[in-house]
Amino acid sequence: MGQDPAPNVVSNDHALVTPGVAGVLAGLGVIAAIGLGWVIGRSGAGMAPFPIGGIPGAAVAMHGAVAAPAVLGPMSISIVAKDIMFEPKAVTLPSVGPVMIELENAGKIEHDLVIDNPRLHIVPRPGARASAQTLFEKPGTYQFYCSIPGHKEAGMVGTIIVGSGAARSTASRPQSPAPAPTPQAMTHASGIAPRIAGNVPLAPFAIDGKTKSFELVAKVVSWEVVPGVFEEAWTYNGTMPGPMIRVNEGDTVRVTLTNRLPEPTVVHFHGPRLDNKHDGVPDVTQPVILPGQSFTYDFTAKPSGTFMYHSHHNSAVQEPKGLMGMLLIDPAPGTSEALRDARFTRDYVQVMSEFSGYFTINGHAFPSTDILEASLGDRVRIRLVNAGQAPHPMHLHGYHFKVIGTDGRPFPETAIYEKDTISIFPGERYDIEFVADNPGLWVFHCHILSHVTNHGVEPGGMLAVVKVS
Ligand SMILES: [Cu+2]
Repeated sequence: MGQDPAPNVVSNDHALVTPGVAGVLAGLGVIAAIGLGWVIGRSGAGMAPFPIGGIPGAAVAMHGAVAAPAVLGPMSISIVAKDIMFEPKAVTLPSVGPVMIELENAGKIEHDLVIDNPRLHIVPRPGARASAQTLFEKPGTYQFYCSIPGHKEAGMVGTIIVGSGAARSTASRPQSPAPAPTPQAMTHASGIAPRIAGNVPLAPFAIDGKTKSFELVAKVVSWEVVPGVFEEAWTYNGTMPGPMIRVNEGDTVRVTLTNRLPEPTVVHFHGPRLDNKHDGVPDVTQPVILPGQSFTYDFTAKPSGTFMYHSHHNSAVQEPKGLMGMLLIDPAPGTSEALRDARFTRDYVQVMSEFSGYFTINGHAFPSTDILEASLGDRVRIRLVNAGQAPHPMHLHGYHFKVIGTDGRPFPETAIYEKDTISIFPGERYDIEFVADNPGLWVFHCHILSHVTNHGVEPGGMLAVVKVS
């Protein structure tokens, strides 16, 4: 069997609160005040506290005046997912406000519960429960569904009817951007390790002489882009970027892609020399791979260098959702590139892309971006890759770096040049190097400054820290 090292990111039993909700709740100082009778957050905000009647698990009856603000103790809902339905299929809430939704997966297969707006995603394992809180700010009818491919179509949908305007559909409401989840106190230097990393080297599932066989599975997961913020990602093997395929120049590379997406796909290996039939272009070199089907690509790995792979079907949608990854071909022993590569004591890959309104490096926005560590004297290579749709001028503080190659090809010695900012366009790669001779914490970031924000809040986005110690 093939490699599938990173299962769904959020298959835990703990609550997952989506970014918007977390931000709103944190910002409003919401306190789960049910049973206390008073809402402390309201009085803390300079408003007169008012009583709410409610017990855990019961609907909150707002009373008193005027469109009560929608932010007091949470109501709660319990929903059971079975094979293949939700029970109950319809839930009515008396008013707008925060709601704790618990999903029990009583089935034997994967289910989740998704609401698009306000965004909510709950993923209990089979036999387990999970819950998350959301905020219904307006009366209306909200649809929930299971996002496992095929389940919604099979009838795993339901509705939550909120407040008086229950007949109004929410589907046509404009999507408002999620509030910034990043704490204002975050500094430019303090990163937070992401729970799951992309670019993890993929072990071949079979090696036969110089033939290395890999398995990619295209599938939908919930991906933590910054701490606590989960967004739907379309991935290879559950990570964004997908796993790193790393081979030696001259190897025969065999990659089987299995499609577990809700729509067709193909994969294109971007940069290396390929036989035309395995170029991965639908209806030009191959038919699309339908959901549930597989296709095997093979090619001889050449030349050496920094390459990538990505979806080439419905690619304006599929690639930004996460269907991209790295292909590194190490140079054959004895070549000048092999001698050059042997000098590097650190070798990093930074894949820029835009995902779900975030500007990401290796699938994460700051503070979840990588910390690039180096010891004094290290010779550091950074392979810059633009798998996104916008140009990114990447600027390194504290250093000039040498630009030693691009798009998988090395520059001749006489063409190497020095920069502190290099612009990289979609599809391009640049290999840069520097000797870590200036200690400290140096930021490395896109200089289009809206790209170092998370929904407008700085610092965020395409900002990594180079730590030289
Ligand atoms: Cu940028």
